[in-house]
Amino acid sequence: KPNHHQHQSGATPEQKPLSCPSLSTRRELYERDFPLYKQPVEVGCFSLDAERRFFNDSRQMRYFVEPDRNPNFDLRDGYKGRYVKRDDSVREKLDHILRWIVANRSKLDSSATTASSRALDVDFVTWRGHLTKLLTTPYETREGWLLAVTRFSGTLYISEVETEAAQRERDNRTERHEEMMYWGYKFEQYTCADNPDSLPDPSGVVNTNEAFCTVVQTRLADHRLLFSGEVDCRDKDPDAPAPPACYVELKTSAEICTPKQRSNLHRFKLLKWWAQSFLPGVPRVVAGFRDHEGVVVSMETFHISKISHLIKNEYNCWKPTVCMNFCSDFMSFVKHMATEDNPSVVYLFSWEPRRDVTFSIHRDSQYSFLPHWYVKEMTS
Ligand code: 0WD
Ligand code: CA
Repeated sequence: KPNHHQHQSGATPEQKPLSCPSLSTRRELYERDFPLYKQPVEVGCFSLDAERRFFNDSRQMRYFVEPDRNPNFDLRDGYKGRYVKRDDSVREKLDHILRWIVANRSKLDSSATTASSRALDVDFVTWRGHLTKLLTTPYETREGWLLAVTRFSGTLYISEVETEAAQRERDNRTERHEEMMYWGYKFEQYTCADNPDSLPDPSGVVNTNEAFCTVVQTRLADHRLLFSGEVDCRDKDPDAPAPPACYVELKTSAEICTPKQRSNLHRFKLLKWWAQSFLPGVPRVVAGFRDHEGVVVSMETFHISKISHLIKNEYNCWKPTVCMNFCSDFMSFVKHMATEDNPSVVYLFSWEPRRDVTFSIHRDSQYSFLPHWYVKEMTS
């Protein structure tokens, strides 16, 4: 049972009479039993093509081809000349997920929902990436977040708003950083094939508009969730388990040369990798370790179910139960605070490291994110 749902932080009421309810992110408050997290079930998928057009199918699915233990992938190849970069100034908000929902309404109607009821049978709709940020919040010391929440027909929609700091970082990326962002996508091209029986083609163009996304349903404590996440590839064996258990997440990371570097991987990177893949039930992360010149020199597979054991030897390390309990309590907090059911009202939850989560309310503002076509479709 969540014991720290929400609390008034800081000064006493006499000193600060108008303080808004807030939620603490202190780790100690979330060290209790692991909450119920139901096995995520894939309820559908969609694809975004080279022009970022939506398709209600798996045409962008790719197949994992296990590389050599010591490959020599040059991640810099093609950066100049064979790279089509997605325009990351376009704010897509939840639009692709909402299109998927409109196209798949019937799949989501449960036995409890009658034909006359138009309501979705879930409490929260969001991107997996937003949930990853929530899971890692108690351990995050650098980057805050802004999450816009709208209650519409009983369902809470969560869509991220870029912070000023994040926008500044995006505007001031160095050429080196821009190139390193390409490396992750180039690694996918070296390890993924377009068909179960073909081979990767590193001579092609890397186009980051293309994506294959899974849509999963699950439950965290008493919160019913529907979210989507981008999936890099799947096991090419046709006898592999059904999705999401056949999916593989690909990562690149700096080569590990010292025990200190290994410890840092465990303490910081594995937290993000674990949170991202645990949420949709993706069982393994395949990492390519690269040198400073962007050449992948070794490979390692991390099984998500083994990561919690792997980190237990680290001093003062992160705990999965803290991540999940914080996320669950945040969702309870949102349910209690975002009470007005109105597609043009946004409850803006904000958090900065070393602070509590707070929120503000905005009507018909720049923050509104549910498109008219969606509201119309779901109310007609
Ligand atoms: O508009 C926004 N604020 C965001 C949009 C933030 C995060 C994601 N997105 C959208 C994009 O449409 C993207 O296709 O969500 C999709 C991916 O969603 P997700 O799976 O929930 O996001 P996340 O788990 O953060 O990232 C998964 C992968 C990344 O792989 P790595 O291995 O680097 O974690 O999606 C890619 C990236 O390959 N990715 C993005 N692709 C396009 N736009 C974005 C982004 N903003 N962020 C991550
Ligand atoms: Ca990846």
